[in-house]
Amino acid sequence: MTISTHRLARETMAFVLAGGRGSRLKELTDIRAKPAVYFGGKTRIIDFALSNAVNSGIRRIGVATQYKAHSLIRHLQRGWSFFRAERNESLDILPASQRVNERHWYLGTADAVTQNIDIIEGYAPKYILILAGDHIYKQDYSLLLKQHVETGADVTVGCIEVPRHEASAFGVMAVDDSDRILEFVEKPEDPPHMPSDESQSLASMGIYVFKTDYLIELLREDALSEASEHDFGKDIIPALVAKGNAYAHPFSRSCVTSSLEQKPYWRDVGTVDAFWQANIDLTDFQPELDLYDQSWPIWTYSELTPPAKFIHDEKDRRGLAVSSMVAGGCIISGAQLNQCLLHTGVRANSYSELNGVVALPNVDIGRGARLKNVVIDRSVRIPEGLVVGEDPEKDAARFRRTENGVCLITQPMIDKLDL
Ligand code: ADQ
Ligand code: ADP
Repeated sequence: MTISTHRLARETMAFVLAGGRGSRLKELTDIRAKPAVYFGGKTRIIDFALSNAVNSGIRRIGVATQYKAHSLIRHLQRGWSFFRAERNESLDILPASQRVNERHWYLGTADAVTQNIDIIEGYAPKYILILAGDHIYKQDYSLLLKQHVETGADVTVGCIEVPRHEASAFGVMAVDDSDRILEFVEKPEDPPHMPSDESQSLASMGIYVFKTDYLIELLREDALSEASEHDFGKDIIPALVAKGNAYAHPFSRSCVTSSLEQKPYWRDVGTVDAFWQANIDLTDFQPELDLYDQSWPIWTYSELTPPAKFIHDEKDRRGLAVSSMVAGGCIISGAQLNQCLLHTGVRANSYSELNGVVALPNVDIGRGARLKNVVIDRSVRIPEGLVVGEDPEKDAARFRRTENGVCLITQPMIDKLDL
């Protein structure tokens, strides 16, 4: 008998964990959770996991929110409200709301699911796909579900090879030839390496598939354990690996690329450097992440705006952008842009020069500003003549300057400037 991936997807509920802060993004997550952070010109980080679910054929989704959830919830309400109960579709926003008892919010990631068991049972999906709402990638989850059913695993964990020196940030595993997980360590100081390559480790993507009944049984047991932190990576997955029936699913088997030459693309844009780089990479001649592939669209809420406009200013200075992405509603007036990514509604005024600028929506760049390698938070007003990216010490004193020399600029930082 062949297994229909279409059917599996329709029997699955995706449970998206979107409650974490993402503190390494610094001030970018002061007012919003990481999944709500804008990425790529039109979308937010969570749109990737949600779009993957929908494009894979999954029509039941729950999103667990906790930290600074307002921006995220508003985005979901505006952009993700097309699910129809009469077609057996649903998208539930599940804020930590002390539903199980009044003592605590969501403790760990597993507890975020435990506290919603009654909602999951109400929909009675056969499978649960746990996703993190904070990675940028395109993946066909139906292939992951198929592997899970074919192997009869207790859990199937999505995994990807990462450089070993970065692996301490992840759950790291060792697998045998049949992809059975032999060992799993959460955020190890000294990560095990791949048998074939000492410089690489096999990391968990924080993606897990379970049969629903089995997961609920595990979660009820875990809820009673005083020693547990009620977290998938720390508690649930290591315990299942010890039982011997946990399998890994390599990302390369189900990643979605638009050509055979394209490499699998997965990024945890969890630091200001990684966030800046992944956005700027999109301006490359042939970026590794293809946002133009209409067969795997990334859905989002998008404001209605007029097209981006490029104009000569009153002194006939040309407004132009080279190797850049400029969203709707932007006006580039006598400003010159190179390798920039501007979200909706950004204004760049005369004599400004922008290089490697990632600007979130509605940023206003004053006349004559010279900015190099910066991330500018939403609605920031860059004062006339501000120069960033030429004097590291001065930049570090005024803005959030990273190891790689990228500056994050927020409005409170601008308000403190002595101009
Ligand atoms: P971490 O990246 O440290 O490790 P974690 O902080 O557990 O991830 O967050 C995972 C997801 O859950 C994020 O999307 C976050 O927003 C959300 N989240 C965190 N706490 C939550 C809570 N209390 N309620 C609801 N949502 C919450 C995990 C795994 C590793 C794996 C990496 C891959 O533990 O094994 O390698 O993800 O990034
Ligand atoms: P959006 O408003 O489109 O959701 P953001 O992701 O920039 O865009 O989110 C801004 C978030 O900050 C909103 O949730 C808003 O309610 C919140 N916010 C705005 N002003 C303040 C403030 N002074 N203090 C705390 N939160 C704020």
